[in-house]
Parts: sequence; C-alpha cells; structure tokens
Amino acid sequence: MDSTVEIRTSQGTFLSRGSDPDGVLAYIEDKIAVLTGIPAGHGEPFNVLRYENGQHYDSHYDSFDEAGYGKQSSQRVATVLVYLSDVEEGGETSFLFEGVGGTERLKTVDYKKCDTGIKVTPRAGDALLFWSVHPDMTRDLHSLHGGCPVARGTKWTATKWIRDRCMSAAGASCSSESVN
Ligand code: PD2
Ligand code: ZN
Repeated sequence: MDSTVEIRTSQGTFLSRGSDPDGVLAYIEDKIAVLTGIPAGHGEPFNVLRYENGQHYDSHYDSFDEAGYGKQSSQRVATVLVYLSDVEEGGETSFLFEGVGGTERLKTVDYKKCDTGIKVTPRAGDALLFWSVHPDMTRDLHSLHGGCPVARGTKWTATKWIRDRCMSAAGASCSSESVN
C-alpha cells in the first residue's frame, strides 16, 4: 500500500519555518538536522495532523515507490514524527513488520489493523525517527507504519519528511556544515 490518498482520516496542514516569525519551527528543524545528520533544507514543511476519536492513518510507506508514483526528483529517506500531545487511549504509531518474525508477516499482514509489530505511544514532546530506505537507497519494506485509531482524547503530531536532496525554498540550509 503506497498511496496515502484516502487512508488518513485526520485533519492536517503544512507549516514551514518561513511562516513562523518566532523561530520555533526553525529551532525544531535544526534539532532534527542534528538528530538525523541531514541538513534542515532537505526537510519538507511540517505536516501538522489532528486526530479526533476514531481517526487513524492506515499503514503506508513514506518513501515513494517508482511503480506507484513514477520517477521522483528526490526520495524520502527518513521521517521524524514529533508528538505534540499525549493521547488518553489509542493513537499509537504502529510498525507492523517490526519484532520477531517481521519478514514472514510481509505477505499476510492486514495493513489496516494495529494488532502486530510494535506500537509507539504518543507523548507530548517526544520525537520518533525512523528510516524509509536502506543505506544503498533501496526502500526498506519494514518501514511500513500507521497511526492506530484514537480511542479517547485528541492526538496532535507534526511530521517532518526528509529527502535525499535539498528542498529548501524556505531558508533552511542545505549544507552539511550547518549540522552541528
Ligand atoms: O500520526 C502518526 O502516528 C503517523 C503514522 C503514520 C503519521 C504518519 N504516518 C505520517 O505523517 O507519515
Ligand atoms: Zn507515515
């Protein structure tokens, strides 16, 4: 399942550092650059999502599959998911193929469910980093992940998708010297 169209029921918007005169987004982007070792200019704008009761994000890959998306000018190599809220119940980020026997589940897993693999509980202020490609830049099929339905409360996240090429229209540096 590669398309994210119609598989996410939360509401979302994009925010970039240029739209934040207080510099909070730039501060977070620069921290992410240190965490990943990839310059901030390789990041897409933050995708801020709000999930209410029952809302979810079906499992998907953040990386682009050439067969589904055609040739892209750059690839998403990593994702940093910043949790902006706790959730009273549910709303975990799930990685269906992680854990013991992950590879064997590749063919049988129901990508709409949250019943296998590992689940990360949202906690305000935490950030989750995962990689979508192997070091040789082939897609890592174990990076399949989703957002489990929120059972109680509201879940807020900000996703930073990071590419292998510079994206910078918004003033973030694309130089590795800027990562320190
Ligand atoms: O909000 C999540 O837990 C989640 C899960 C899967 C977000 C994304 N993917 C994403 O923004 O790519
Ligand atoms: Zn995702």
